[in-house]
Amino acid sequence: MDYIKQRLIEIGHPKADIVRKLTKEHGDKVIQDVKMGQVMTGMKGVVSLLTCTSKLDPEEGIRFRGYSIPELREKLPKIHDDGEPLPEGLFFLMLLGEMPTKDDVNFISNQWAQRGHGIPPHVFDVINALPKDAHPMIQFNTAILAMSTESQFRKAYLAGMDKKDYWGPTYEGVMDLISRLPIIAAYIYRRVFFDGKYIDPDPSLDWAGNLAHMMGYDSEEIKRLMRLYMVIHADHEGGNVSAHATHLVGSVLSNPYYSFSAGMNGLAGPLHGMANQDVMHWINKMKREIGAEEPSKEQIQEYAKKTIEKGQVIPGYGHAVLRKTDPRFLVQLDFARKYLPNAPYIKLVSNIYEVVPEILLSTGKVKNPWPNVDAISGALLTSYGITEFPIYTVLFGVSRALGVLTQLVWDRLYGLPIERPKSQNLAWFMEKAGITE
Ligand code: HAX
Repeated sequence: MDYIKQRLIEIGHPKADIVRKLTKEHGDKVIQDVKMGQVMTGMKGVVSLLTCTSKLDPEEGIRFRGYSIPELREKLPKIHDDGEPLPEGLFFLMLLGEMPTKDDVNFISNQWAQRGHGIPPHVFDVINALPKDAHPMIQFNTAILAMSTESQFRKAYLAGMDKKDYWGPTYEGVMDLISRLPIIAAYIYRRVFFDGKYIDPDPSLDWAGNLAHMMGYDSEEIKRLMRLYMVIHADHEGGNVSAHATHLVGSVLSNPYYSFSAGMNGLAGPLHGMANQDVMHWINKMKREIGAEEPSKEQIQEYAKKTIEKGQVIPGYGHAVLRKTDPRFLVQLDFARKYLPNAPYIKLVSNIYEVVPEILLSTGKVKNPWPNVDAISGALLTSYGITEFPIYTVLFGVSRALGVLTQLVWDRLYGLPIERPKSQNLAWFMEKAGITE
């Protein structure tokens, strides 16, 4: 058993004892009242999940195991001192709750490089059977399900595995899956947009650097961007749709592939990860309709108002939890100002940032008028020549695997049971409210 699994046992089993104690000895403790409005608006603020990998504060934004994004940029191991943190390190931090050393990061990097070779040929056959114009998220998710043939979980389960050991094959599946996602993502990218001219992984590169390389981008700056991108999109607590869906499906002991696939189906919605490409569609449609390459702030204002009048959302703005500008937006803006100070799309995104929040506020209903992570990520990728918007959500998905799959390992370490909230019909809620039709 490698030292990471050993550490997971040392840390995980005492924590599982605490979870059991909370259930058995404190199970009757009331922790929160739930309001009618919370149920009707998607359970906002209802504490109903146990997640330790990251925590989202409405005002401050995300912290991964207690570390903010600026702190991660400073403290996580990097390849170059002035570069961006390695996602391998964030994975280690989320998994074990400890800041990794360079050796830890190298260990994970090597594990992923080795395990990445294990994609069975049928997975590529399955992708190739899909039309090239099938959305990359369809191809990505189909490939994830096709890789499920490799899962060890079901075999171990049928062989008669002790409940306490569920986390073991889950961890193996998680490590395999994460190692293979960049290869799958790059394969889809090259298949759809570069006539199937594929690029082999470079064993000397890190996980994110290799993704950029296999997509066809070898400049150090793009690799830096990819490392940053993979870090900031990795996790956002447990209640977001991709994390919650992964957790929910995993709660019936579906293997990591089925569980992650469920999360990715959620990420493919326009109110979640698909927003990163919708932002670019919105910007380009605005440019076309206005007939200007660089619309003025006034023109952006008018276009944003029209979008809202038509009953549509402005993609990249708003959030179900955040009530301030997303730090993931700010760190990307910081990166763009450092490396791409004159990029037209970055200027445009900055101008949108200056005018859109006021318009959203003026509706009187939008709870958070500020930009989220998706408001700028596409502009950054586009400015580096990665102009094929449909791949953006796939890239988000590769990163999101780090968080939601770490959560899945912990779900099994904690011994969490099947998730099964209660639903009621409309008459029940009307009675509670004291109203009739
Ligand atoms: N543009 C226009 N209207 C918006 C809006 C936006 N960006 N954000 C919220 N609203 C509207 C809602 O549609 C809702 O309108 P109705 O009452 O008429 O239904 C009202 O404001 C209240 O919504 P809210 O409580 O502020 O927001 P929700 O928690 O319901 O939804 C969303 C949060 C992120 C889904 C929402 O802000 C939105 O649709 N934003 C645009 C899409 C987007 O950027 N999604 C990505 C979010 C980040 C993420 O998960 N990335 O993966």
